[in-house]
This record gives sequence, C-alpha cells and structure tokens, in this order.
Amino acid sequence: MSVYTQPGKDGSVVTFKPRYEHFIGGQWVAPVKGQYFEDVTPVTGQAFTEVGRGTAEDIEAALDAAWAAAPSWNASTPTQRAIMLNKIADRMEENLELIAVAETWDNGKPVRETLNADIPLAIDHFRYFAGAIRAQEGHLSQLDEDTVAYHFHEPLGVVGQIIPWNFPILMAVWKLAPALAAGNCVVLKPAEQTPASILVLMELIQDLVPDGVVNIVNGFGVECGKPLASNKRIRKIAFTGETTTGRLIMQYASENIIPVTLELGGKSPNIFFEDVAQQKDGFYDKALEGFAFFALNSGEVCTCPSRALIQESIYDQFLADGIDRVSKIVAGNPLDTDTMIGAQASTDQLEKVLSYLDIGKKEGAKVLIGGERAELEGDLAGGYYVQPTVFEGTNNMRIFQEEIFGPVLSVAKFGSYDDAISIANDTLYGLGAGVWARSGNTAYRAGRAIQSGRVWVNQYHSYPAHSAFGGYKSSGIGRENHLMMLDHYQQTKNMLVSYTESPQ
Ligand code: TXE
Repeated sequence: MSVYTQPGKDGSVVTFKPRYEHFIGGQWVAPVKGQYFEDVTPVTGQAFTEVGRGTAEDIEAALDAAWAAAPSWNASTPTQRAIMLNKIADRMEENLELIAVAETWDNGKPVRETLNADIPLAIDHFRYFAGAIRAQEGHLSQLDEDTVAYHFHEPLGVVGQIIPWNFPILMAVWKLAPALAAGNCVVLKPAEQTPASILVLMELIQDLVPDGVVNIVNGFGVECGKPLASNKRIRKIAFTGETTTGRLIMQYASENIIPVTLELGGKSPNIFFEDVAQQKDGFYDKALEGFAFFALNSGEVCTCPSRALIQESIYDQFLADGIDRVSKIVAGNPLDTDTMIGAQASTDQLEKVLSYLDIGKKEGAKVLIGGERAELEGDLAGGYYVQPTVFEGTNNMRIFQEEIFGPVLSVAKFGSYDDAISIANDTLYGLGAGVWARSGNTAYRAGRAIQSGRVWVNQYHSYPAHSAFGGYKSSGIGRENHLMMLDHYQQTKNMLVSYTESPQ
C-alpha cells in the first residue's frame, strides 16, 4: 500500500497552477471575456485551481488557429504524424504518476485505476494509431483495360471534439489519437467538471505538437460546447456524454451537414447462465468479479454492468457469493493505491446517484448491500462518496431502465435463455453487455442476440485500442477505437482516370 500526497501539499507528484487559460495556436491564451471558473476536486470537495470560461469568441479564436495550421498538418505524411504520436506516448509514459494523480484529483477515481488502466490505455491508444496510420492503404480498381478508379483517404480538415468527465484523459485521447493520425487539426472542449487534467497533459506535450494542431477551450455546455458543435468551420463533431445532449449535437450537425460520432448512455446487462456455478473454481471467482464490476470507476462508465441477470437455478447461491464479493470492495481515499472505489466526479453526480437510491427504495426494490452516502473522515469528509449498492428488483423499475452512472447494481432473475435475452434487450440503450457461461454455444448465441455494440464474454471492462467500441439504439452512432476509426476522420476522394488516348 502507498498513499500519494494530495496535490497542493509538499511532496505531491503533481503541481497544479492556480489558474489555467485556453490552449490556442500553441499558446496559453486568456479567455476573451476574462472569466474563469473553479475546478473542485471530488476527493475533498475543495476548489484547487481555476480555468478559463470559454465562450463563442474563444471557440472562433481556436478555429482560426486550427485552420491556420491545417494546410501544413493536413499535408503532413503518415510517418511524420506517427512519429509525433509515438513521442506523445513516450512523454506520457515518462510522466505516468504525475498524469495519473492529476486525473485522480480532478475526477475522484482511484489512483489504482488511473495508474494501471486510464493512462496506460491512453498511451497505448497513441501508439496504436501511430501504427494504424502507417499501415493504412488506399484502394485501386481497374474498371477496364484503360480506366482506373483510385480511392484516396484525405483528412477532413478541422474537427470539433466534446469530452465528458468520467474518463477525462482517456476520452480525450480516444478522440485525439485517430483525428491527429488521420491528419486533422482539432478544437477540443473538456467537461466543465474535469477541465484541469487535460491541460496538465497538454502542458507536458505541447512542445511535441505543431502550433494550432491541438487547441483546447474550456467552458460550459451551452456557452462553449454549442458554439463549437454548431460551428460552420468544423468538418466533423465527435461527442461523448448524455443521450439528450447527443440529440442536440446531432441537430447542430444537421444544419451544417457534417458527420457526428456519438457515444452516449447505457444500461448494460450482465448475464450469468446457470453453468457458471457448475463448480466453485477459478471461473466461478472470475464471474463473481464480473458481477462486482459495476463499482469500477464509481459506476461512472457508460458500459457499467448495471443490470445483473442471474438464472433462477443458481440465483440464491450466486447472489449471496456476489454480495460477499461486493462487501470486500475497498472504499476510501482515491490517492491510496489499495482503494478500489473513490468519489463521484461532482456534487451534481453525487446528488443524482443519491436520488436514484431513494427512487429504488420507493419503487420497492430491496437493498441487499449499501444504499447510502459513504461518510469518510478527515478532509475526505467533504468529498462525494457513495456506498457500492445492490438492489434486487424487476426490469420495469426505473433503477433498471435509467442510467444512474453510480456504483448501483440492479439484480433480477431469469428462467430460460429466451427470458434472459428478452430482459437484456428491454432497454433504450445498447452499448455494452456481459455474458457469462461455460458453454461456448450459449455464450456465442447470447452474444449475437444481445442488441449492443460491445458484448464481453466471460470477461468485462476491457478496452483494447483495436476493438471497435460504440452503441446500438440510443447509445450512439459510429464507433471509437479500432482501425475503422480512421474512416470516421477521413474523407474519401475517388478519381476515375482514363489512360486511353483514343475517343471513347
Ligand atoms: O452530460 P452532458 P452531464 C450521462 C450520465 C450523467 C449524465 C449527465 O448519466 O449522469 O449524462 O452528465 C457538453 N452543446 N453521461 O450533464 O451534459 C458538456 O459541457 C455542446 C454519460 O455532464 O452530456 C460536456 O463537455 N456541448 C456519458 C459534455 O457535453 C454540450 C459521460 C458532456 O456533458 C452541450 C457523461 C450543448 N448543448 C455523462 N451541453 C458517457 N456516455 O460516458 C453539454 N455539453
């Protein structure tokens, strides 16, 4: 066990500046209206820095810088871009602890996750797209002896990206790496709840990025996100956030006829078929771990396995063992490397989660464990902590249908395979799902039958760069990660060339 020193105290691996400005055209630039807002750490509930409060004027300045950089960056070679992405990855690796602690302080998630998952995954993402862009090839078809169709990949130009607060750095990198690899310049708006850690990262890598290629403007949704997403000078908008905001983003984009990528909400089923409990072996333990994964990142994951469906023949025993596993989740100081569940990212989110604990109780769901705000001691008493909570109920309840985005699991039983699939698909969403079965046949059939963009089989919560990620139904449009992501940031140019000199 080790505990990182809180930023702001002697000996911390990260020092936040008292104030951050926008990063535009390779410079730190004060907001045009001169306004700033406080960034609060959910670890203690105290403000620790302030950041520029961007408006349409700042977005225009960032777009000026991005378009000024575009001719040169759009024309750079895949090798040049790959070299830059690899250098960024190396720089991040050299500063892993600093970035991880900054992310934990801004978001409240345990440093055990930022050190071992968020930041290493972000580093790997840059490396993956460095390789992917160099390996990408165009297409050529010979239409007849003298006529050839060429298909070229071209950058879109300048793109807009809007980031949520649940994985501030990883979500930024999921969008930045493919956009930059494909040769685009970017204007990115972080979430107002977690504006600082991305700026700490930008400070670390700014000398590696040509001026104007990455621009970061902080601010609030309507005030700063809308002027970006609705701007006529972006060629694409990529967004991760709430489904209702996603609808707005699509409306803005429709005015300008630009493509959107939307990663939205989820209410992911996690199905445990009866053969899981055939023996109490390593596989059984792994399944119990999968059951408890709803608490990862304090439940603030769009693919949070927030609905556990357990086959009735194993229900009592598996649920009892699952609750025992949940009781062992180590809660507490996010800066302690032993902590498994930290704080919710903001007071709003804390209030939202607590309100769903009430809703669940009022709907008649039974609390099997947790069910309250977690009270911590010392300066953590002001932080935003919730007990990992398991409800037992039925799929028509609001706690089974609405995205809570907290460490709250709703459990129900099912009879047959068909029941499991029908309950799993009885949701507006379709982002993630888990299937646990020893029978490969059951696992395969269930995996194919569930309407969601990602199905984990006998595992959960892995996010490799080379696996496509995205939603069915109200969970979104388009995909992130994987080679196919390059297409989302490229235009296709077709040239039909006749090489004959005789009349046709
Ligand atoms: O999301 P918003 P919020 C879900 C989760 C959470 C709920 C609310 O259930 O409790 O959404 O979170 C920017 N034009 N998810 O309110 O508002 C905003 O500034 C342009 C799931 O924070 O969607 C921020 O940068 N931009 C999710 C980003 O959108 C706008 C992750 C996300 O904020 C805007 C986060 C507008 N009109 C929340 N309004 C996931 N899928 O992982 C807001 N923004």
